[in-house]
Amino acid sequence: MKKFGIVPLLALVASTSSFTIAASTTANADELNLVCSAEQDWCDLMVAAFGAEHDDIDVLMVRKSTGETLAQIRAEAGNPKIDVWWGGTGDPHLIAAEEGLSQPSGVDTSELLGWAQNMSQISEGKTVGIYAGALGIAYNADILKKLNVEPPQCWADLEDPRFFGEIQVANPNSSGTAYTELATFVQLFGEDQAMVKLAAIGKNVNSYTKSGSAPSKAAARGETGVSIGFMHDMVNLAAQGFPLKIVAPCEGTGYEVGAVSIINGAKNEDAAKKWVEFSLRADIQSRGPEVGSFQVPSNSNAKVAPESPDLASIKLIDYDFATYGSSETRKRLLARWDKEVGDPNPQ
Ligand code: S7P
Repeated sequence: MKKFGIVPLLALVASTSSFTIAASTTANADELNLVCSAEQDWCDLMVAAFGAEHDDIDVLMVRKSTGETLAQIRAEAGNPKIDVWWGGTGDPHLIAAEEGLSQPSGVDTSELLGWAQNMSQISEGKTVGIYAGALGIAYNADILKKLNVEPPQCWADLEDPRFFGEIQVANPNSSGTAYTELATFVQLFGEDQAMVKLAAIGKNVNSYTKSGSAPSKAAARGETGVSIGFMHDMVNLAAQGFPLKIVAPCEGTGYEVGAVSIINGAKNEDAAKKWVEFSLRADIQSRGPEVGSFQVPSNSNAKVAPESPDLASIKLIDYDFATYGSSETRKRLLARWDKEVGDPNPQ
C-alpha cells in the first residue's frame, strides 16, 4: 500500500434507511442497486439527475451509514446485492478494497485532485475520491450561554466537566464520521492517549448516535450543547439559521476523503461504471450545494461553494489513509474503543 502526504495536495487547491427508486419508463430497463452514504437530500438529487440522463436504468437506492454499509458488503461477499457504493468516508471504502469486496472501476481520474487520486492509488483503482471535508466541533451558542459555559476551542476542552451531558457524537462502529474522529485522535495523540482522551470526553457524552451527521442536527435543534462531526454539515445547519458555531480544534484535526466504489461481483457492472463516471463529473459534483452539501469536490473543474470550509486555512493533520483505511487497524481501534471508551446504551 502506498502512502503519500495529502496535506500539501489539499493546500493546492438517523440513519434509518429510506429507499428511493428512480423508475424508468423503458421496458427491459437495466437496474442499479446503490447504497448512498451521503446526506439523504444529496442521495436523492444524484439519483434523480442520473435517472434524467439514463432512462434505461432503474436506480434502487438506500441510504446507510458508512460502517453499516461495510458490514452489509462483508455479509454479502460472493453474492452482492449492492452494485455501487457512493459517498461516505473513505477509510471503509479502502477497507472494502483491501478485503477484495470492491473491484477496479477503470474510470479516468485525470481531472481529479491529488487527494482523490490518492484513494485510487492506495486501492489499486477500487475506490476513488469524490469529496473532502474536515472534522470539527460545533456548539449551540444559545444553550452554552444559558448554561453559562465557555465554548470549546480545543479537543481537550471537551474533557472538561463543564460539558457534562452536553456532548453528542456518533459511534465509530456504525459511523464513518466517528471512525474519522477516532483515527484523528490516534494520529494527534498516539493510540493509548487517544483512548484515555476519548474515554474522558465520553463521560460528557449524552448519546452515541448511529449516523455521523445526527449530533450536529441535535445541537442545531438545541437538544445537545456540543457536537462532533464534519464542518460542512455544520455549515449547512448554520446557513439555515440555527445558532450553531463551528470550531476548528486548536490541536489540529483530521479530514475525510469521501469515496465511490463498485462492489466486487456487481450484477449490474456496466450501470455501476456509468454511475462512477457520472459522479466524478465536474457539473455533477458542482450540484451538492443545491441541497446543502458543502464538501470540497474532487473534480478540479467543479465549482467550490463559497460556504465550503477552506481546507487550506484549517490546521489539518497529514491523515494516513493507507494505515487507517486498513482492516487490521480499524478492527484493533474499534475493539479498543468498545473496551476503553464504549457506548453504555448501544442502539
Ligand atoms: O454527507 C454528509 C457526510 O458528512 O456524511 C458522510 C458520512 O460518513 C456518512 O455518515 P456516517 O458518519 O453516518 O457514516 C460523509 O462522508 C459526508 O461528508
